Amino acid sequence: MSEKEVRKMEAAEAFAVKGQVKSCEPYGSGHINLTFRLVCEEDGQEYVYILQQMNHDVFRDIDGLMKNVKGVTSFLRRQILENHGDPDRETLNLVPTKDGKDYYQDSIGNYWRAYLFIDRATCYNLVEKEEDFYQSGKAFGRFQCLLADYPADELTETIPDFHNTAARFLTFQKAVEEDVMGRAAGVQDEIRFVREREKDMSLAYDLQKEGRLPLRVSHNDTKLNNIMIDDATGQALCIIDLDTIMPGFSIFDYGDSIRFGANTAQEDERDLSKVSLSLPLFEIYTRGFLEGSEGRLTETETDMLPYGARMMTLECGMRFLTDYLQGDTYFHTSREGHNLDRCRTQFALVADMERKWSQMKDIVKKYQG
Ligand code: ADP
Ligand code: GN1
Ligand code: MG
Repeated sequence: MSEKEVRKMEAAEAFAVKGQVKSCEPYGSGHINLTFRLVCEEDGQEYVYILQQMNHDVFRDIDGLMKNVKGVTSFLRRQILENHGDPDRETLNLVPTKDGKDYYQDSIGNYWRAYLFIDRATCYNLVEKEEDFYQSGKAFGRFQCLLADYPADELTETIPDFHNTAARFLTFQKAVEEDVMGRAAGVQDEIRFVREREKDMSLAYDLQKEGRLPLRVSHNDTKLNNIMIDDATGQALCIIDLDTIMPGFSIFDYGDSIRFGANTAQEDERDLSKVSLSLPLFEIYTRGFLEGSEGRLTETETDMLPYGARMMTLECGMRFLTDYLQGDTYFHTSREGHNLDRCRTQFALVADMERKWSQMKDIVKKYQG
C-alpha cells in the first residue's frame, strides 16, 4: 500500500462509523479537497460515508473552519427539524471521531473529516433539466435567508479576501511579473483580457464601504455541483461544501451559480464555440433565487445581480489563469493546461455576458418585483 493509502485507511478507522471498512474510493469532482466514498459493513448491511482530506494549504485554520461547519450544520439541522424535514439528508452531518472530535489529524499532519453520505441525490456538472437549476436558485436564495439569522461574529473567515476581486487582481499581476513557469508569453491575450477589465473590480467593496451594499453571511462557492438534487423529487435537497461560509455578498452567491450553471458548456470545455450564457437558464435561476430570498435583498443588491455574475466569472477565470502561471498549485488538475482551458471558458463566458448585458439587466428587472 502506498503512503497515501495507508493514511487514508488510518483516517477511515479514526471515525465512529458503523461496522468494518469495506472500501474507500475517490469520489466527486471537487477542485479543492480530496473526497472518498467510504463503505462500511455490519451484519450484511452497508453504511456509506463521505471521507474528506481537507486542503490545508488552502484552508490555513482548519479548527476555525470546522467550527463554522459544525455551527452552521447544527443551526440548519434545528431549522429542518422545525419544518418537519429530514435532517440526515437536507444538511450535511458530521460523523465524529471515535474520541468524539469533529475532525482527525493523521500521523503525518493531514486533516480529515467524515459526513453521512447523502444517497439517492446527485451533484451535476451541467444543467440537465432546467427545473433543477430553478430549484438550485431557490435553494441558494433561501439558504441566504436562513443564514441571515446566523451569528456572523462567530464565523471564522476561512479564506480572507475570498471574493475581493481587486485583491485577486494584485495577486494575478504579481504572478504575471514573477512568471515562475515561463508561461506568461504564451497567454498574452488572456492577460490583456483581464487587464482591460480592471476598472470595476472593486465596485462591490466600494459600495459596501459607502453603506450601499450589505455584507451578509453567504456560501461563497455556489456552483451547481455544490448542491445535491434529490433523484426522486427533482428538488434541491442539500447544500454542501460549506468551507467558505463567511461574510460576503449575495450578488456573488448568485453570480457564482450563474457562472457555472448558465454556461452552455462545462467549466473545462476545450471547444470554446460551445461556451455561451444561456439566457433561458439565466432567467430561470434569477426567478428561483429571487423567490428563495423572499424579498430580503435590497434594491441595490438586485440591481447588481448581473454584475455579480460577470464579476464571479471574470474573477474565477483570473484565478485559473493565476494558478496556471504559478504552476497549478491551487486547483486540482487532471491534464496538461487544465487551468488554462478553464480560464478560457470563463473569459469566453464573460465576453458573451458583455454582449448580452442589456438582456441580462431586463431579465433581472422582470423579477425584481
Ligand atoms: P470540494 O471542496 O473539493 O469541492 P466538496 O465538499 O464539494 O469538495 O465534495 C466533492 C464532491 O463530493 C461533491 O461535489 C459531491 O459530489 C460529493 N459529496 C460531498 N459531500 C457529500 C455527501 N455528504 N454525500 C454525498 N456526496 C457528497
Ligand atoms: C473551487 O471546492 P470547489 O471545487 O467546490 C473553489 C471555488 C471556485 C471553483 C471553480 C475554496 O470550488 O472558489 O469557484 O473551484 N473553491 C475554493 O470551479 O477556492
Ligand atoms: Mg465542491
